Amino acid sequence: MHIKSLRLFFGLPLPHRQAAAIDVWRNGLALDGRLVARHNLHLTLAFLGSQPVERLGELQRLAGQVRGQGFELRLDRLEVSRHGLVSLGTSQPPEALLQLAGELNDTLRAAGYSLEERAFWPHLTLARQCRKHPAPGSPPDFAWTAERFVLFHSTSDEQGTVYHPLFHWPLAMPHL
Ligand code: 2AM
Repeated sequence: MHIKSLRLFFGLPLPHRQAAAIDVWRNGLALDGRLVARHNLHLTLAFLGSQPVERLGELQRLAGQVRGQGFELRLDRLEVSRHGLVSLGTSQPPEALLQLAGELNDTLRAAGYSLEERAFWPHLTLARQCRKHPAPGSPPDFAWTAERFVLFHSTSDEQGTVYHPLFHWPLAMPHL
């Protein structure tokens, strides 16, 4: 089969340790919806949807123009939103995160990509289509240093969904 288009998004990956810790903590919530697989946990920066494979070179070039700074990301809020989406959020979004998402989205829009019009909502989806409220438990408090952002390719088949990292770009760490 010849692949002509790819479902793509830019996001922040999670270090394995944090993904494992979040997964263990998530078990305590007894969520009844569709859990995001541990290896797929991430935070979306810009969602591109289905794109012709020929655009990959241009996307690499555009992402390379974005000059992001590294930052500590602290996820300390459990959020339950429309359609039973349960996610982790942050009470204090770092300025560098907002700038990175803003610059990335602006750069892509200026190149003609149509993106979500809603304001950027930093969140890490834990589960979708939950009908019951999460069980009360210990409040979340997960933190790590974001050092790079990634272009992910999303594939789905009967085995499930996988977000494959295609390319990554470092974030500047001037304070280290
Ligand atoms: P979600 O977790 O809030 O569902 C891969 O599907 C990633 O892209 C997920 O993080 C998902 O966000 C996000 N995504 C999917 N469709 C989107 C859309 N129309 N606009 C913005 N983000 C989207």
